[in-house]
Amino acid sequence: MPRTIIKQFEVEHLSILDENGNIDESIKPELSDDRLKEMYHHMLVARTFDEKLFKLQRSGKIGTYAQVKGQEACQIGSAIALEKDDWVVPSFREMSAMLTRGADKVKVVQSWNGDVRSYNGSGPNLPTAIPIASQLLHATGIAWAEKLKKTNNVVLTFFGDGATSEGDTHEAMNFAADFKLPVIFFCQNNQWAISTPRSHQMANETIAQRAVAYGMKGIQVDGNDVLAVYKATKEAIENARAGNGPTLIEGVTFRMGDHTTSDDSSKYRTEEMVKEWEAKDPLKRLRAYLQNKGIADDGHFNWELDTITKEIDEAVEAGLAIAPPPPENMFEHIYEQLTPDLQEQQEALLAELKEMQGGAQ
Ligand SMILES: Cc1ncc(C[n+]2csc(CCOP(=O)(O)OP(=O)(O)O)c2C)c(N)n1
Ligand SMILES: [Mg+2]
Repeated sequence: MPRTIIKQFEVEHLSILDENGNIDESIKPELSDDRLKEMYHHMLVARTFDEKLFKLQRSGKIGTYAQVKGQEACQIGSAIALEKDDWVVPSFREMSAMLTRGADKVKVVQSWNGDVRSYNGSGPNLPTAIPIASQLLHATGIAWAEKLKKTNNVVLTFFGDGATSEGDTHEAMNFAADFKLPVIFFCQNNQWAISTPRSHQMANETIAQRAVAYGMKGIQVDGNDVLAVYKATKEAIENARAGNGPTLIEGVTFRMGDHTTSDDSSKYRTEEMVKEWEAKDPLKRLRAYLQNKGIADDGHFNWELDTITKEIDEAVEAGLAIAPPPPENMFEHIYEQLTPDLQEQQEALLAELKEMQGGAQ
């Protein structure tokens, strides 16, 4: 038997808005001027809030913080393409997406202070998932439920380049493709999993190409180009709603900050690398486009920044004023019914707290 080629594949890369704010008119998505301004608004909220939260951590006012800086286009371009009843299943770096979906800024501050009460347990936005890639299984499960219930809703889940090495990612993608579930797997390839570079995370050149192996659609987009992200996500959503199953989107971007405030990235990457990506800043290029087209001017941008800064300052003040939760709160939202060993630990803690209170009297 001669050897024959039975499968060949191509990986599409989508880029619309370049680093100078110029656009490829032939492929630009349908978006009104107001919608474009809305996108920039969300990006500016994310950038401003991110800086504020970083400073709050540095001054000891909040716990660990994971910066979003550089990834705003990935998160906003995708989240804004969803409808109200669609689900977002995030990891831990998705503050921009959640704010775009209407998250309360006060609760964002509360949540970075480790207060579980910041999540109200309802609505189609799941809470932060710290165990890497666990949320992909939740997304596939929710999409299966939506399919069984015959709704028109889709699920969008975010994960990182590092998460692609987890078994959970494989299980979630294989199941979703096989059952043709309405999920969008959005990988924010920010080039790093803490100190592990993407080049050492996998031997394949793109993450998007893995879609071929699962039998689903896959596309790589310029993750710092909010228009390309929006267009690819919109197409994936339409495809999912039409019953054609999941899409894997790889947004190529860069984590501009440290992994979290507990990390020091100068130990494993050079300043030149970061500088190179500064030139590709997602906010700068959308702002340049809006200015080039006469859609918004400096006056508008300055007004936006002032209004947003004021709103964030107020939210921070309110968030920091919330008293910390009682220690026994740590046992809530783990299981519907605590396991015997956790129950034992809870009782021991309650007894200790009672003793402490007794001692204080
Ligand atoms: C199952 C699991 N293993 C390890 C960790 C520790 N950890 C936290 S973040 C991270 C790297 C994640 O990288 P990536 O998926 O690229 O996301 P990014 O931080 O770049 O957004 C690791 C290994 C964890 N939280 N969960
Ligand atoms: Mg990463």
